[in-house]
Amino acid sequence: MTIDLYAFDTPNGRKISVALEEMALPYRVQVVDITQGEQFAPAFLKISPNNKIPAIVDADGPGGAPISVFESGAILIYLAEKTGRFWPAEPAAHVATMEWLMFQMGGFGPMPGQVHHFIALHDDADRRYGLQRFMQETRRLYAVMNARLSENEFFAGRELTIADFAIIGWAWRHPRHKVDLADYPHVQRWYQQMMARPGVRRGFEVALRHPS
Ligand SMILES: N[C@@H](CCC(=O)N[C@@H](CS)C(=O)NCC(=O)O)C(=O)O
Repeated sequence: MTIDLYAFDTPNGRKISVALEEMALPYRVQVVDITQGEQFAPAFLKISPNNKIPAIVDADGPGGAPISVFESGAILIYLAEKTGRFWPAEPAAHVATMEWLMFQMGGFGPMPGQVHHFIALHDDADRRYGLQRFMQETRRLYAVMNARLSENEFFAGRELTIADFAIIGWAWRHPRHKVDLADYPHVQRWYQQMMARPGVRRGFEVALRHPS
C-alpha cells in the first residue's frame, strides 16, 4: 500500500524521499509549500502538530491500521523497522546508527539551519553574530563527521543506514551554508559515494514542489 509523504524541497523533506526510494517503498508525494503557509492548514496539523514537514501517513500501519508519523528521525526509524532495512541488528552497529541519527537531529540540522536563516538577513549587524556563531558550529560538526568517516565507510560502520539518509539531507545543502567539502575529504568521499547511488539520486530528483 502506498505511503503519503507530506514534504517540501528542503533537507528534512529530502531525507525521507531518499529513504523511501532506497527502501523501494511505494509512496505518493503530497507537497506542503512552507513558503505559502500550507504547513498551518488544519488538515496538515492533524498529522503534524508541530506544523513542520516532513510527515507521512502509512495506510498499512501497525495491525493494518493507518498511522501518521511526524519528525523526520521518527519517520526514518518507523520506516526502518517496517522494512527491516538500513537498521542493523548487530548491537554495536545498531547503537552507532542511533548515535549518528541523533547527532544529525540534534546538531547537524539545527546548526546549518541557523546559518541558512542568518545568511538571508539584510541587516549586517544581525547577520554578523549569527553567522559567526552558527558557521563555526556547523564547521565543527563537519570536522566531527570527517573524523568518523576517516575510519568508517558509513556513519554506523560498514553498513549503509538511516543515519546516512538523515545526514545526506543536510550535507546536500553545503553550498547554502558555505561549506567547501574539499576541506573535509572523508565527508566528500562519502558524499560522492552516496550521490552515486540510484536510490539516493531518485530521492533528490522527485518533485517536492507544486508544478509552476
Ligand atoms: N525536527 C523536525 C524539523 C522539521 C523542520 O524544521 N521542517 C521545516 C522545513 S526543513 C519546516 O517545515 N518549516 C516550516 C515552519 O517552520 O513553519 C524534523 O526533523 O522533522
